[in-house]
Amino acid sequence: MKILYSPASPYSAKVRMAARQAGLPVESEIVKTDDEPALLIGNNPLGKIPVLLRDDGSAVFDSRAIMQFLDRASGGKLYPTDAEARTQAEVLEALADGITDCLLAHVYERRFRPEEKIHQPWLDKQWSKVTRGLAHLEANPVSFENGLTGGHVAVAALAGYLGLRFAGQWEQIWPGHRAFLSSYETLFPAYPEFKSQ
Ligand SMILES: N[C@@H](CCC(=O)N[C@@H](CS)C(=O)NCC(=O)O)C(=O)O
Repeated sequence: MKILYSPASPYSAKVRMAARQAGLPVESEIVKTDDEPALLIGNNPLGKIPVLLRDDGSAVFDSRAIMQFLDRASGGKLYPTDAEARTQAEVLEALADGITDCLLAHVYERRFRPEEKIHQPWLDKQWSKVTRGLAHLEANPVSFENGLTGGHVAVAALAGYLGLRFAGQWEQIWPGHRAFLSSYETLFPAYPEFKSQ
């Protein structure tokens, strides 16, 4: 299997870490989404990464579907079997991905619009979701009691992207990120190799 990704992409970091955590042999290939290469568009009409190419050539996207696929393929190494614990892991992932969505919207507004068309109220709205989400993580510290789940992996991917693109703007809203990352790296020592860069 192969994952199409880019080194900066937080959702790609999430699924690549998850594949490693699940113990599945998965190769990775860098694609540039802006160039819309045939390999990407032919496998995901949305032109987004990550995309997982299975051994039979068929594609799985988006990152949430890939996580669930990797979990099934590994016999349940990414999400708890207990129903309530699984729901909590999936909600944590949804929160981390949702904050990441807002960060991406923020970055794309500034990257793809001409300067005079950048809409500050839109940036502010996205940022307010980010700060509320991070404040929620601060008020509800993530527990590692039941081992590493896809939820933890998504939060680690979010933290990596915050560090890459928003350095100095978020750390005080979620000071608990240090304790989170320290626990995460204990369970997943390869984090520096996989986080957005
Ligand atoms: N919901 C999707 C989001 C994927 C996404 O937005 N990926 C970004 C890179 S991090 C991308 O491909 N951007 C290029 C584009 O939107 O054209 C997922 O979870 O995989």
